[in-house]
Amino acid sequence: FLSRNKDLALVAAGFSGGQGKSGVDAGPTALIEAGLAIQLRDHLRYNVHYDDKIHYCNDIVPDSDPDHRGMKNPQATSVVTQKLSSHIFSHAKEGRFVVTLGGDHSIAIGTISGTAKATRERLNRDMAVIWVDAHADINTPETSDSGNIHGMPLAFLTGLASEKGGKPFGWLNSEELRISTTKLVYIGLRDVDHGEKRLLRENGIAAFSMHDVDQYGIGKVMDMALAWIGNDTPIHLSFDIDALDPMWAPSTGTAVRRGLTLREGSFIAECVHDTGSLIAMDLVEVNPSLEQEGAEKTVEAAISIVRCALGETLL
Ligand code: EXY
Ligand code: MN
Ligand code: MN
Ligand code: MN
Repeated sequence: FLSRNKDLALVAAGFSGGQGKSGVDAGPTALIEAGLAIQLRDHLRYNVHYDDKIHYCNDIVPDSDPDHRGMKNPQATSVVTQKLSSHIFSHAKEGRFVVTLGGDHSIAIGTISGTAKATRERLNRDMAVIWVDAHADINTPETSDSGNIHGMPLAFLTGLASEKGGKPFGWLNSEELRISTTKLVYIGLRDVDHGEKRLLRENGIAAFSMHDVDQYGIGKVMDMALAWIGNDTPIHLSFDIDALDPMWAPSTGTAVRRGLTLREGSFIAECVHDTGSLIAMDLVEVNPSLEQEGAEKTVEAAISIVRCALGETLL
């Protein structure tokens, strides 16, 4: 339904309030300055809609933003992700492929709710999410030790951490904005909190950890992940750069050793592209101000993941 679509919206979402380290707001600029938009136009021949603006920065932050259920910056994160959600929806409902550059991973609350709604309206289908990350990002406010919302997006998107209307994330109550736990697949996990392990188990969520990558190899893991999703299901890929080993992507806020190689990460992106069902992707958590000697390497890795997901071939 979209495999030959060449209309692409590029959205720069420099939000950092889902975690505590500054600098991840500069992730999109670093990727753009390294030539991402130009490469998508000139090498991969996309018709790129890009407004040349970094959106959703910390200018949105309200004067007072007290903790709520232990969450830090709840209002700011809610306002940013709600606006982002309608921005992404408006692109996706026109049938554009949407690439969102983060920013921290809390922005996925906005991107995924936006594409989920557009997919339902446009194709009358429920989409699947492939979440490539060292972390599961499915803490509820109650299971989270940190209170950082970038560790919680999937709890809100699946309804596991739902709130009543009027509360910061009450806007996510509408079913059309949500995804089902049965349509979520993880790849690359290696740092999952106790409460998160319980949520994965109790909800029967499909998860391929680094142990599985070692045991089966990335080829078999991708076969299994895509078989779980099934043919012809629209896919949103949410790629956290910390899924890669810090050897390839050191400049990120919550780096964890024993991760994917750059080749394995690229292979995941290539396989998802080859399904012909990819409708949107996020590339998040690039923080050029951390491990600065490695920033260029991290940016380069991020760009190659995006290029592979958009159809770059080796031959
Ligand atoms: N599980 C930890 C927490 O909830 O604070 C760490 C989360 C890191 C999230 C990064 C973006 O993937
Ligand atoms: Mn736009
Ligand atoms: Mn993440
Ligand atoms: Mn992560």
